[in-house]
This record gives sequence, structure tokens and C-alpha cells, in this order.
Amino acid sequence: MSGTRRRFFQDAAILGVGLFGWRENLQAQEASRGAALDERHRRGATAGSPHHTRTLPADSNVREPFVAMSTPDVGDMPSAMDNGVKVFQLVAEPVKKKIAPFKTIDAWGYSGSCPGPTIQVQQGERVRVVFENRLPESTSLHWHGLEVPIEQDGVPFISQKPVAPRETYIYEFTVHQEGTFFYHAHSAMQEMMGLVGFFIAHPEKNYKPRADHDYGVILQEWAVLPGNTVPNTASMEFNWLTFNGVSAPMTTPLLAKLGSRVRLRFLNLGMDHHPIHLHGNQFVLTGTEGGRAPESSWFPMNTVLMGVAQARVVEFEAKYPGAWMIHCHLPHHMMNSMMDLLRDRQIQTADQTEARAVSQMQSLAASVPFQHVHPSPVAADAESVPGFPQDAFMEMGMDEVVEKPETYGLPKNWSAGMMGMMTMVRVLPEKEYEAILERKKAMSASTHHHES
Ligand SMILES: [Cu+2]
Repeated sequence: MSGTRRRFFQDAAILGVGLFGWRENLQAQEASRGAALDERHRRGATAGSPHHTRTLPADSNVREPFVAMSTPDVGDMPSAMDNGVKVFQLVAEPVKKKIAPFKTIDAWGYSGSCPGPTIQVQQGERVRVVFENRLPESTSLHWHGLEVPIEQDGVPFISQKPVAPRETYIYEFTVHQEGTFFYHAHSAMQEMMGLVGFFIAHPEKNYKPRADHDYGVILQEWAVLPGNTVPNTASMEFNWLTFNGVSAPMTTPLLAKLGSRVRLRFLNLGMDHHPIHLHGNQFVLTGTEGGRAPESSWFPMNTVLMGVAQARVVEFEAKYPGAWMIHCHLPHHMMNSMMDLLRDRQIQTADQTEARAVSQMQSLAASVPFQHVHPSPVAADAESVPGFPQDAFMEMGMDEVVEKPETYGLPKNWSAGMMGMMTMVRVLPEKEYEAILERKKAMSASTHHHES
């Protein structure tokens, strides 16, 4: 659309025109440009396909039903259809985020969630995001990996004027791609405050082989100085590591039925790369932030290096029953440096004694009911060994604090083995799998708790 029309459209949106108002605008907009830009984008992806002449996604009957991705501990952004357009209302705002049972931070997120709720659409759909800025400063939304017209790219000063506090801005485009994309603020410090979320474009025709379970995990890291709740976005030292906004053992285990095919999608938007490792299974890399990879390129692996700004999709057959860990393998990301909780020292062990360690854990335990006793045995002469304790002093059993249907049936003190950037996939025989689903249903019925 022309710059004049775009400005008119944006100004109209800012003035708060209702649904009818934007529809009229959009119709005018469609008529004026004949959807030429979007058609060009669509053709790019579907050249040679019999469907490329389609102009309205709503008329499409080529889309197969898909298995929606689940984003544990985050959930989905609801949508509504408006005249064939899938509409999402997204609000950028400050969010109090409990990242561990004993740590709540002042993050920024979208629509009450950090990371932001997952947007799920299907290839070919037209999408409108009504974006409201309730942050104290200007921002914008960038569609990472999506091939959208330049005026939808969400870069302040380059492709649009910044969205000022209290303003509403409307993004609208047709999604001609399939894959794992994300949305985020296009501002370095805002990204490190948590402003990111998944944007999943399911393919028109299901991927082959079809996955029975599809899970999304967002990798983030936080620098929260002692006694502080606000992430230090200028820091290069990160002391809290999260999957979907929470540290283990708060991460909700992923459930998979024995014999099913599982798809895991990871997204990294931080300052570090993370080697994500799956125990006891081999997976294949089936996609990146650019979309599905051809099957001829798949090879077995069990650790996928998550570079910054990348998405990686892996799949495996859940052949082996068990609680299989999924975690970043950087040693310091398999824990949180709890210097802000321990206060009197940073994590180091040279002058550590068990008595001191236990006393520190005692004082920490006063603020949250976890068990600080060592779940694993220590040697009788442990104190005489230089370097003791290492892991023993960090063992924090808090099974009850983090209990939820998905943790049902795990061995006692399981939570003492879970720290930092960790979760697990629980491969369960059908009966046990169904029993946990029943518990989930009962729980959501009794609490109306929003779960994906
Ligand atoms: Cu890591």
C-alpha cells in the first residue's frame, strides 16, 4: 500500500476505530493494491502448486487438520476470525514472572505472559495482529523468519515508526511459509527483558512422518543482581536459565505416549548458544528457523546446538519408557547461580564446608519449603577432601512445591536432580499416560487454570 494510505491506516488505528473501521480500511487497502505484494510473496512459496491462484485463505480447502504445538508453562494466544482473517490481540506489558519457586522477577512480556503466548496459524492464512503497547517506552513487533512485506517487518525507524506507549498498531500479512518462527521486539535490551514468543505456521499438508506430540520450548537467560528483581540487560553474566520462562524443577515435564512420534521445537533468543541434549534417544533435525528440512538431510544426533536467533526442530520415536532429560549441557546452565539468594558469597567451593553449605541452604529453605538435606549420601570423611562439597550442597528436593499432574509418579526427590535449563520428556505406557491426562483434566476443571 502507499505510504499515505499506510499512515492513514495506522493513524486510524491509533484513534481507536473499531472492528468495522479496520475492515473498511482493509477492504480499501485490498482494492487499491490488488493484494499485489502479498500475491508476490505467496507465489514465491507455492510456484508450481495448483493452489497458487488462491486469493483468500478462507476459501481454501487444501489444509489438513494439524496437531497443534503445545508450549508448556506458556500457552497459546487466542484468536478470532474476522472475514477470513485470523486476528490476534497482543499486548506488550510488564509481567511479574515467577521463574523459580523462590524467585520472581520483573520481566516484560506479551499479554500477561513471559515469554509471550504462542501464535499458531496455518500456511496460507491471512493474519492480523492488533498490537497494543503498554510498556513505558516505544517498541514494535518483528516477525522473525517470516517473509512479510517490508512495512510489516517491525523495525523501528526503518520499516515503521516506533509504537509509542498506549498506542495500537496493526500488523497484517499472509503466511505463505510453514515452520517455526518467532515474534520479538526489535530492540536489544527489550529482547533481554523477555519480549519474545513463538509464531508457528503449520503446513497446509501435514509433515511426513506425522508427529503425535509437538512441543515448543523457548530458551532464555537472565542476569538478576543480588537483591534485585529487574533483569540487568547490560550484563554478560547470566545467573538464571529458563525453559519457557521457568527454571527446573518448575519446568512442566513433556508427556509422550510410548510408541508415539515426538516433535520438539526449540527457540533461542539470548546472549549464549545452548547445546540441548536429550537422554536415552536419538533424534533427527527436521527443521530450522527457515522451515522443514528435506528428509534426505536428516541424520541421527542427540544434542542440537541452539545458536542465538535460531529455531531447531527435532523428532524422535518414543520407543523407551522413562523420564528422559532434555537440558542445556553447558555445566553452568544445568544450575542457576544463586548468588542473589546466598548473598554472602558467589558460587565457589574453595572455602566451603558442609556446615556452611547446610546453613546457607537452611536460610534459603526458610523462604520456601524445600528439603535441604542431601538426598544423596556423602562420605564419612567428606570434610577432609579438598573441594567438598560440589554438587552435594546444591541438592534441593522440592517435589511438593512443584507438584503438578505431569510430575505424578516420578521417583521421590526427583526435583533434586533438576536445575536451570532443564526439563524432561516422560515416555509413558498408554495406561500411565492416560492416568496423567485424567489428572490434568480434573485439575483444570477444579482450578480453571489456563494450560496449553
Ligand atoms: Cu546453555
